[in-house]
Amino acid sequence: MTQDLTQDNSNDSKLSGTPPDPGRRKFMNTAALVGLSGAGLSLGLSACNKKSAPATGEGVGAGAPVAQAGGSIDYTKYEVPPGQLDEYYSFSSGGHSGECRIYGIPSGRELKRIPVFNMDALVGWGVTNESKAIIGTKPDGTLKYHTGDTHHVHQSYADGTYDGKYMFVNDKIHGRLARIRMDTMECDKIIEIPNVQGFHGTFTDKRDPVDPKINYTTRVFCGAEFAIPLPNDGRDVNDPSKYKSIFTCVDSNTMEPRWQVLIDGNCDLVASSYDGKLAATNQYNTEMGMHYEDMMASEMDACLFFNVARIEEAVKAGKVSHIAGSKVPVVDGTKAANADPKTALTCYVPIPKNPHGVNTSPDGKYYACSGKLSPTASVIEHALVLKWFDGELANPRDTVVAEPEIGLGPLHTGFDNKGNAYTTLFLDSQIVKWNVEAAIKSYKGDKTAKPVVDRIDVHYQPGHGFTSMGETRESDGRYFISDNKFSKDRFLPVGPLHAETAQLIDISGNKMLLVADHSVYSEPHDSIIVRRDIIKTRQVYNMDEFPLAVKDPKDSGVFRNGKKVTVKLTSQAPSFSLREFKVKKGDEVTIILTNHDKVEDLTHGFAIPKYDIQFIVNPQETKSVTFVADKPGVYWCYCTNFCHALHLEMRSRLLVEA
Ligand code: K7E
Ligand code: CUA
Ligand code: CA
Repeated sequence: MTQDLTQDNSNDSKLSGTPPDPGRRKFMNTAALVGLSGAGLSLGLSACNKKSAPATGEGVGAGAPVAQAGGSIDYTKYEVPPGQLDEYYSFSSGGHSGECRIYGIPSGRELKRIPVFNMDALVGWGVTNESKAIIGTKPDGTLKYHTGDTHHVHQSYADGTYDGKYMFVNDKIHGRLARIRMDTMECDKIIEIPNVQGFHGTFTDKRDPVDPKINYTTRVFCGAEFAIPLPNDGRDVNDPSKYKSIFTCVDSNTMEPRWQVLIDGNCDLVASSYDGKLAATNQYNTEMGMHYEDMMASEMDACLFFNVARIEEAVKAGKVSHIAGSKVPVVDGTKAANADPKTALTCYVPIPKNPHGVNTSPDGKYYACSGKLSPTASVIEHALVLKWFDGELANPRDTVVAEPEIGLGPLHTGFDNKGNAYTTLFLDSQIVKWNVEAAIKSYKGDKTAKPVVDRIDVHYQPGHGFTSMGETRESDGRYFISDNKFSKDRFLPVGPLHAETAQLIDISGNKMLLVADHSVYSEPHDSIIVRRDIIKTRQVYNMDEFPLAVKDPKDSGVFRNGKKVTVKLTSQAPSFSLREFKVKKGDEVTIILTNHDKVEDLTHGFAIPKYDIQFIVNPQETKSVTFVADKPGVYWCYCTNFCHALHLEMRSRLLVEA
């Protein structure tokens, strides 16, 4: 590599908006070095075999000053004045917070947090009976899991672009997939995928591989990163040769797994094709190492392609097995079972080294798969993978049409609408812009072709990067967001856990321009940037959607059935329909609350002191909670969501008689 990791660069003070801090570039490079030695990556980094492709234009090239037009950027262009609305939504995962978030772009305003796999005191997610049923409970009614780790959010498609219906997000910890309705922006379904661990990459399909009428999402692909013994019941814990990984297809409507594929190696990220024919996952541990040193043993890993139509034919034909009593049919996608391309369900394309990230270009022609420990991105041509499956291409590696050297620690790639790719460089703390067709020409031997177009420093160590509408046919080349893993000195210090930086980069011109730093709470991984006209939300629920709704305040009251007591009440600012309600010590009490307010934004809350209960009801919504009244006394239930001048007076008394 041309990059000198120890090089100081004192030109950073030219960066507009950056305090004159000559040490900043050094700071970044020190961090990169620490990252290298700390993670033992220096052992694993691939050597650079090819001549580095020089970047065009002044000031570009790894370690060089970033040619941001210092001082000339009109930052007001990217501001959203009071009362004005953003042009885009950004939907983001929340990492080990277990939630999802919604931001406005370009302002970076945080608009909403959507609880998914976490508990959320504000809305009562994990408190109400309805949310517990979605999250999943043990036989005793308590939550099965309290933790989650969301990494990737992807929405449902129609005609190659978002249809505004659903968003899907994974839980890496417990192997769960969640669905979020885009009209209410609330989670409506969570499933646990059988026989997987480390469910990491996920992607919706964009159309059916066979039926042209189904030009919308019906499947969600899910990759498992961690190999486990199958079945994982304790019998083979000491025999890593028995560990396997599984790729799963879930029906986006029923949210039931349709089929699974047993594979060699592991899954990491997942991508889907625009014609519905292929799903892809990058594999960094083809070695099937149990320790991280072993996972870097090989110079090549792979990008694995799944032939969706053939897999579904095999499932139909009953060429399946079942694992550990699971009903989900499993087909064999291992290399040995798929030696003949003409019948193969899977195609393993060799990629250097420990790749991370696979992304489909908006024209549907290419996949970019980054090397991570190799300074390259590999470009795989979709049509050539199909050709391999037709038996017309001898070697899976022949599907690779470019492999530009782009920088150190390449991870995720976003695309614009002009044939350019933008890849995050974790170790270089940069975004590199490279041209796909130039990379292809260069790979073919054209010495005049210069794949790398531009570079820009980001602060610091980017993970995912993504472009506005970039994962659709409507990619518009306006914005790129770099979700960085470290913010260090970019924001006011707030103790040991720093905010993270989401940096907004204008990609509409030839040069990338850093136009805003947004602080984000740990830890967004992946996001999508969606045009606002695609999203249509509701402001008020329909009372009929809730089977338990208390439709008339006159239906309020305390209804006893042995030791089970149901309390029905309604809310309408500024009062609850019951001023007090009486139960006996030891009763199992279910409170059903329907909000009768119809006014947009008029939400009420309901909290019971000492019983650890708090939840909200949005306009026309019904929620319920169940608890055992084990503490005699008086408990003032009160509205927690400020709703009215008499919000403080909005109370009711729970009387628990000894
Ligand atoms: Cu690179 Cu989970 Cu998409 Cu994080 S993964 S960055
Ligand atoms: Cu109702 Cu506050
Ligand atoms: Ca490897």
